[in-house]
Amino acid sequence: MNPRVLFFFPNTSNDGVLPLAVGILSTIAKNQQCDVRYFESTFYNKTSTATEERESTGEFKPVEGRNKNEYPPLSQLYSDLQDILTSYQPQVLAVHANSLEWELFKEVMARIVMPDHAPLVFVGGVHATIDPESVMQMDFVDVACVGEGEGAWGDFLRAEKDGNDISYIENLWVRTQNGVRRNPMRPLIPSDRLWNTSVDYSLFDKRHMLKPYDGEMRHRALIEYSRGCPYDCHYCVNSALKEKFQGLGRYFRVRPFESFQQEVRRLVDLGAEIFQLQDECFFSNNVADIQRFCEWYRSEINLPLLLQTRPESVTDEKMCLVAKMGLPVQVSLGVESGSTRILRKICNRQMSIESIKKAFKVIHKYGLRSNAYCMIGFPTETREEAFQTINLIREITPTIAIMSVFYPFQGVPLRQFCVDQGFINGSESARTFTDDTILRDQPMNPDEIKNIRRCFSLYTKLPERFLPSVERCELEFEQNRELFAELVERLWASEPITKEGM
Ligand code: B12
Ligand code: SF4
Repeated sequence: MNPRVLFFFPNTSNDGVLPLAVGILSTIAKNQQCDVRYFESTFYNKTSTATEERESTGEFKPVEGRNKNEYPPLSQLYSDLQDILTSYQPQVLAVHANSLEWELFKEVMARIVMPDHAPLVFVGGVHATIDPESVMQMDFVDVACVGEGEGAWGDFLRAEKDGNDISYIENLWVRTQNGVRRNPMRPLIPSDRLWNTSVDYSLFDKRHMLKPYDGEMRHRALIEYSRGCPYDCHYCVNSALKEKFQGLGRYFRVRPFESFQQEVRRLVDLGAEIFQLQDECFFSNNVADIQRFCEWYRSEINLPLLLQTRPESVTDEKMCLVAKMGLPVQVSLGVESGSTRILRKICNRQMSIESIKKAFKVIHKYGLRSNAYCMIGFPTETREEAFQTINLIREITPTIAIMSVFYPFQGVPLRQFCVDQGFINGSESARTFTDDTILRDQPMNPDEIKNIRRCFSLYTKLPERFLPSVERCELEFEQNRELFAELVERLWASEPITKEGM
């Protein structure tokens, strides 16, 4: 019998997301005549999420028209999931979870009671790939997918349908009567086949596409031009994934252009108003490919575009091609730190501060918007180094800048460093990038890190004469809440900031 599948995405944010994995796996299930439904936690009101926190600090422009307050409380999620498990009676509960979502999923499972005919619980995503041991430690998990799911999910559904043994399927860790069977991983799917499974968009309504952009909710389509990243930053999960996939084929794969074009057209038909290429380093592509992309995108699509890349990949030639499209384009860059020591020794980002400055100059020279991602709370980081980051951002004047608190996800090289140095014990739960640091015994204490992060936008965007006021907000936040709110409001006020001091 074809199993009934309930996909579950325990999203921890209140913003619509369209997880590609669910769209892909749903197509595979439907191709095998499975009945499919989708349940998720997005549209339940989580009290404080990273987006709201960033709006309160001035990093993001507050959004009009987001109806989070109309969402039911998170507590209702438990009863709604319970109801759907009882009424739909899925044979498989297929969970898509990265590390934060895994934490929420565990909370959910502690609060629901499985119906008599309990579904098989199958977990996949970055967390299960990096840390399958911890996933299988949870008794409620029957199967974990380690690595790419396309082949394993297809094999699993076929075996379930035919009543065959699932415990020998490559990429799957399966709970059996004799313990957990840890099967080997299959080779990575080569680029000429990786994008062959079309995404099932029918599971997602308009709310999944609406993302805050410049203070408004806009229909933003995310699309892959490539998958994987060629670099090895020591705080980044891509380093861990690369290690995991070693010897299994190419991790960084570029999509065949025709497949990319087709998908963009599909997304336009679905109402996309803005495109975001989800690739980590778009300008790693060669000039000829970027030229082909720009010419086609300008002539046929003509919608605002968001790109991400590394500072050293920004060149005059590439930015000029992008600018020639004459469209609103935003280029996001990982700056991470203004300290050479942190960049090179801690993050393994072998770039110079000068190359970061140059990248922003070039982007701005061509009239493109820029976005700088920074972090604070790296292991061993000092206050002086954090202020080197702030001063660098003041100098390069990005259109948007956000600061996250370093969190050592499972598998990243800096996690082991933190364990070895006694900064963490290794059993801490995943946290969002706006939560307190989990590192102990650092030159900056957790409150100092939180307070600097909270004032990051004020420190980086306000004219110099305001800085003593910002420092008051940083050092004595409780006594200066009103001043802080007033300064944040000024960041987005339409009139220029004129008042002397405060
Ligand atoms: C696109 C993207 C986003 C998008 C969309 C996210 C989404 N949920 O779809 C946006 C910009 C919104 C985003 C936001 C965030 N992201 Co993000 N994101 C990515 C990125 C670049 C690609 C993800 C993707 O679409 N991959 C392609 C799909 C097809 O692959 P996949 O999800 O891994 O699924 C495959 C397998 O894992 C498996 N699989 C997955 N689920 C299941 C389920 C079953 C049942 C089975 C059988 C198999 C299976 O099969 C799939 C097909 O092969 C990854 C980088 C990466 N290398 O993964 C980071 C990444 C996933 N993001 C990350 C983070 C931290 C975040 C944020 C928390 C950042 C922030 N501070 O806000 C938020 C969380 C937002 C949210 N609510 O989900 C981290 C996660 C780290 C971790 N250990 O959890 C990653 C790994 C980045 C990194 N290098 O550190 N992100
Ligand atoms: S931080 Fe960016 S450049 Fe570095 S490995 Fe991760 S995705 Fe690649």
